[in-house]
Amino acid sequence: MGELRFLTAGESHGKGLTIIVEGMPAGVPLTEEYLEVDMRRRQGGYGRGGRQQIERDRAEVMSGVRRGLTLGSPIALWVQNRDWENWHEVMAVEPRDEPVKRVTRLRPGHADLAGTQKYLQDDVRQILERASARETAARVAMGGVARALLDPFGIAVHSHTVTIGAVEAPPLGERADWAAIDASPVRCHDAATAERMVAAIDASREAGDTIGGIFEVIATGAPIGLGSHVQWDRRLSGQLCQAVGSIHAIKGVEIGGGFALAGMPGSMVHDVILPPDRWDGRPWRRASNNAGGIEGGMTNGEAVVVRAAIKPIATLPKPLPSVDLATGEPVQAHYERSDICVVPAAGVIGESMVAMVLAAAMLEKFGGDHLDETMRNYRAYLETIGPRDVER
Ligand code: EPS
Repeated sequence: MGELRFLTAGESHGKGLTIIVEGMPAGVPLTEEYLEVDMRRRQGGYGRGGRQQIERDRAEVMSGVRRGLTLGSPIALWVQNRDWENWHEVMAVEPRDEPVKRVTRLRPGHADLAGTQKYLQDDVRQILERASARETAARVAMGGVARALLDPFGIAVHSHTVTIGAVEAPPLGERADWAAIDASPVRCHDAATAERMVAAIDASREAGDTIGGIFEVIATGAPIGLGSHVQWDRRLSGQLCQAVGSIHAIKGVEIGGGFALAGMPGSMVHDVILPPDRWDGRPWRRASNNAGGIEGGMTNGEAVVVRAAIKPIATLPKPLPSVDLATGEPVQAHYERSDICVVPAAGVIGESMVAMVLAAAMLEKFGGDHLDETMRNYRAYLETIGPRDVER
């Protein structure tokens, strides 16, 4: 993936999360206040657990930005875990004489079993701390940086909740009210459906269970031709699936019409190219967007649409039967506290990953060590887009 990349570090109940974003050009407007918007959006959503009452996530910029503009140097971010206060003994960095209480009751669906086997651990906490979806706070901090690069090009990345459990929203339609979606407790565009989703989460909580769902990320304004058809790892479709599929608990990723397209005839799937007399100020237009804005591994100028299925949270209030890591005896799985539903938050995390892929693809295509250079190259490229033999 291009020249833009990021790494995160941090345990769920450690001191905090560190993020390094490398490859941003200089001259991109960026402030902590800007990053805070998405950090706050990720913390919301109906069905969250007790931890979000403790955390007030803020991404502090430690390097790479001066007086509101990026420097072109690595951008280091820091997100403090307020919960650290309650964990500094259990999670102490320095050695301690007194033994720590081990977690040994394996949770089905989490990294507990495979992680303890692979890393030769006898305490599940050695694994769960890093496997925790707390790490997604770091991804959203990173996503804000990627978004800051996309803004000057008019590329906007939004998301909404499509399903929670068996409750499904009606189609979104052409003109989404993103502010209203963010104001919805489940980030659903349809108020009546949102009520039923809330009820489904309540029912899940009462049953001591958890509930999953599907979110959809929609990115508008990406120019035609990001990514490439020429090599497997340069295909934007693959990069989007990897990026979104790497989010905790994601079990499926679709682009555009996704799995539903497999059952339809080709004549109903492919997005008709409209002739020039139907232009709308844009050089190319399509009659539909089943492709989700990607053809041949490249953006085609339509909205990029990525949908993902997130399984129900693995930490169940009413735990499943399991086995003790130490003794091999049957036990109930471990439970401290958990979210009941994280689908609304997962959409925000999905936005961050899609923003990262698009920002990297923009820099791969247009380069630039300063935003002005990237912009010049972008504008020059746009001049070349359109029917080949027509004067522009
Ligand atoms: C998570 C377990 C919970 C969630 C956490 C992800 O943490 P805790 O055990 O501290 O209650 O709250 O998510 C976050 C901390 C967050 O900020 O999203 C897990 O096991 O994945």
